[in-house]
Amino acid sequence: MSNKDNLFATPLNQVSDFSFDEAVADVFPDMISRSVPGYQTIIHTIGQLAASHVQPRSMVYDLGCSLGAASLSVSRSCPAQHCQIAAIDSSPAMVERCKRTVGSFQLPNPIEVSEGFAQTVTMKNASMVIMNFTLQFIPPPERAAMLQSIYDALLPGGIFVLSEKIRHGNTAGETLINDLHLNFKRQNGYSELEISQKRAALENVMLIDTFADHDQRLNDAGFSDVVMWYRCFNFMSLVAIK
Ligand code: GEK
Repeated sequence: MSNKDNLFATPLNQVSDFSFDEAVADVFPDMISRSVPGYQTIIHTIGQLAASHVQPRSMVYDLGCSLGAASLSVSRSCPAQHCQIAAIDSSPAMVERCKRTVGSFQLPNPIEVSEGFAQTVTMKNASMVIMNFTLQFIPPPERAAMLQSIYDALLPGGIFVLSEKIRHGNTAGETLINDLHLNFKRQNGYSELEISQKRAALENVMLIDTFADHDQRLNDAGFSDVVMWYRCFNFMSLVAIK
């Protein structure tokens, strides 16, 4: 069982920028499932996409793996000894816990967990690359090069799964979609104080794009087809096919 996220439940004198530290890693499963609509569906579907698209003797990269949920889903969904999974995260607290979790299971396909920045990982022979809510934390000027390195590392027919929170782009629609998400958080037990302090903490750290921005950037990197397979409120998941 995951610890309950109450990191923003008491008034803070000053809200610091959000960071994936020990305190966040300790409550992460609870935090993400109460904040991201459909998180479990997305993790499950990443496994289904792996079963249909991961090629024998190829690599799968999970960039910004946190505690390894997507990597575990891939490992368990592919035939035994089918692929190798590299799970990478820049947060030492996440990596330490992810290694412990992954090491506690007998897995059909190995997962190697390492600490590093997604932007500097050397990737090759990949049939699947996953960024499940990670690109939004990468500095915007570095995003195009990140996608280019993913495209270049993918084998023909390989897929890139990109999940992100998105902006709508105009004010009326933005308010509507944000309100639906705020209600989702309230219904999951977050107070107004928690919601507003977390929003302040993420303001300079999580910089989100519109669907059109993502689509354009993926096309510019060379992806021939971009499929939005999931959307709920301001959260979406895409599969870009090489
Ligand atoms: C999941 N994918 O459960 N390089 C590598 N990792 C990074 C970087 C970077 N430059 N910047 C941030 N991170 C996971 C959930 S969480 C999403 C991903 C969220 C890491 C960061 O340390 C954190 O673990 C993760 O990206 C984002 O399927 O919390 O909204």
